[in-house]
Amino acid sequence: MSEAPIKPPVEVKYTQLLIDGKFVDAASGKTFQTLDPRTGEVIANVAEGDAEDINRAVAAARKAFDEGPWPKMTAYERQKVLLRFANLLEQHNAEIAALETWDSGKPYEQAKIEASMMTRLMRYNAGWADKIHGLTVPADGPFHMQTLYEPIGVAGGIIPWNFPLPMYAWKVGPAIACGCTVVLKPAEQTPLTALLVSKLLYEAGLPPGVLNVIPGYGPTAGAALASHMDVDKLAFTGSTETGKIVLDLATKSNLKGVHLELGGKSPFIVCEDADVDKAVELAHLALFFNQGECCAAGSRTFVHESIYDEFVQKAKQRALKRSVGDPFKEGVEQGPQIDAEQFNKVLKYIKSGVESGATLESGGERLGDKGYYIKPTVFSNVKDDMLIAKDEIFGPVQTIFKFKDLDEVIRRANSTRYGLAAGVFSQNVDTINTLSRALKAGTIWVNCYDIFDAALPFGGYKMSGHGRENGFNGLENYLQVKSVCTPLVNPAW
Ligand code: TXE
Repeated sequence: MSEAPIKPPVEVKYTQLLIDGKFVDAASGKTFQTLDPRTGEVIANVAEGDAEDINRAVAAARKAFDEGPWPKMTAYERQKVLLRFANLLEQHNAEIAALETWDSGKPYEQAKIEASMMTRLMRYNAGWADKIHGLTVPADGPFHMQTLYEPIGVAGGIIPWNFPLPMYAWKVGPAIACGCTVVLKPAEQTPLTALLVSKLLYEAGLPPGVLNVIPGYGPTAGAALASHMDVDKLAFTGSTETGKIVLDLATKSNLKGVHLELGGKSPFIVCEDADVDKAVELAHLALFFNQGECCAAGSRTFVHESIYDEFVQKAKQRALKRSVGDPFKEGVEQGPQIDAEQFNKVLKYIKSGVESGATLESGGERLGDKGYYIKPTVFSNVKDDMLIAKDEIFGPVQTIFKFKDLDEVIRRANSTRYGLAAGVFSQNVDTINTLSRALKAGTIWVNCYDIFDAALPFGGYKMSGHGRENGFNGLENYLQVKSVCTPLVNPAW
């Protein structure tokens, strides 16, 4: 039997900036409010970092990298810190999950899974720490040639609010496993769990300054981090618009390397041989998971014309059955949207869908009069040129399209500026092979969706981003390759 969830008010232990291993106020003394999406009420006032605090944090990270023990410690010692951290995450799983649910509105059981995913990601990265090594290279002449993999230096991370714990793990895990030091800016909507887990990381034995956490806003703290001359690498997850800004800031400052994980408009393709009931369920989960606030959401459901009408009716029934409510309540599948801005954005897209002539099958409005709940919404008869077909809605709005044949659906699925993921639902091997190769997306899920693994690279084609996270690709982002060349015999000069 699962233990009863910790319910709000959850104890908020840390609300200050974390610099050089200590919790401190912002230099300006300013704070900002983080809100409960179930009600819009204040959970806590959190220190608001800005450029000056980013300078302090980068200075601490720089010192810890240049002088501190971290990059010079044995990989085995670094690995042990990460493994102890993973154990602490496991012990504090319920507390972390409860704080996350309170701050983000995601269902508690899901938050527990995400906290466990974080544990898994830390152990995965810990496993790599002592297995990163270069090569002995066969040379054309009498030389010993080798490559050394070195940590890149001070890494900046800017993360969003939809998956605060996995996003923390994707940035911090590989960076510190490689021996880098880090300055992390969590999203202003969800700053609390990053502070809580970072305290645990220090309890696990992290030397001061190796990780610094600066809650604050994007255009101030985030921009200062992206444009900092002493940050060697930047990892960003968020919107494509902000991704362009941070890439520009990185380029105009010190040309730091950047990897970006951005928005998506991923197709989920249901072929004519599909079992309709199973396809409806998977397509539903692909879109509605995490309130639809998911970069990889299967947000364009393409259904073969032979099963279209049946699929639409069943998708509507499934949406009507979706349980929406307080994310702390057992069995609730969908909580509130993260904040008023996202809530209004989603409602605006729903209005645009109705106005452009799509058929509203279910939902279409807010639920209740408190907090940011939206009824699960399904549109059928969606046309490719409608705004709801092109933009990332980032909410519980399923749009269903009809297609006739594979060539047509490949062309339409690929005609988007995004390329993060795609889903294929079919029993036919030829169809699966054809679609898996033809779809322009970083991840193809066949007869499954939203399956993430610490070892499986994730990232986007086109305007969904640059680079990959997870797997060894995730660590390579934080490594520099150095080539060393030595004559085999001392030259005569
Ligand atoms: O994202 P932002 P927002 C998409 C989704 C959503 C939209 C807007 O469509 O509706 O983006 O959400 C920091 N310099 N995704 O406004 O702005 C910000 O503080 C440096 C998809 O929340 O991209 C936060 O930490 N940093 C996405 C982070 O960037 C800046 C997840 C993300 O915020 C900054 C979230 C600046 N000028 C939203 N401005 C995904 N890929 O999963 C903001 N930030």
